[in-house]
Amino acid sequence: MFGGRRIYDGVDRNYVSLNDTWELAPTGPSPTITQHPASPTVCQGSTISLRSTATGDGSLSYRWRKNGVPMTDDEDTFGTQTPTLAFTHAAASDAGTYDCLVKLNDCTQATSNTATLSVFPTNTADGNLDGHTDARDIAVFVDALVNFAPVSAPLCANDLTGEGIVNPDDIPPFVTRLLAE
Ligand SMILES: [Ca+2]
Ligand SMILES: [Ca+2]
Repeated sequence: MFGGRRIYDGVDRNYVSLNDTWELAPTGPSPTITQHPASPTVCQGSTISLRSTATGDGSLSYRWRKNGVPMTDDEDTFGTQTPTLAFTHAAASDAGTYDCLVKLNDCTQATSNTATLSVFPTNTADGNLDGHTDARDIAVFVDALVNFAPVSAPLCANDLTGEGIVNPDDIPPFVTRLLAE
């Protein structure tokens, strides 16, 4: 790996200089991505995870990237260097595109498909998204309560207790909000 050929003084000779830097080119098979992350849509405050797995003959390492930038764990984000990236309380700032870079034997690499995480705001009680909480929001609230699916901006607006779902616990705060407007 060290050395090279260069025409020098008109002669083709083996040549190496102390000033040269040399890099070992990746060789061997790349890891194979066996599971790509899904693109989840969640309410703010939800617990959510993205998963990507790979196989390869040797040691695999994982590194999740957000919007192309390598991630590190923080108080609400775990597993940035494992197959499962988890958010304990999804925040609006977590919305973005994610992929997982997998390296085999710290040499060859493969990248998962890009996943998109969408996070809708909660606790507005403005289910019809017109900027006000009033009687026109009651129907959307009831629908969110009864059919908690699919996750959407109107549904998430009606989670008033901050755990990412709409359930009977959200009724009293909804009524309070309605009466206060
Ligand atoms: Ca409204
Ligand atoms: Ca709730």
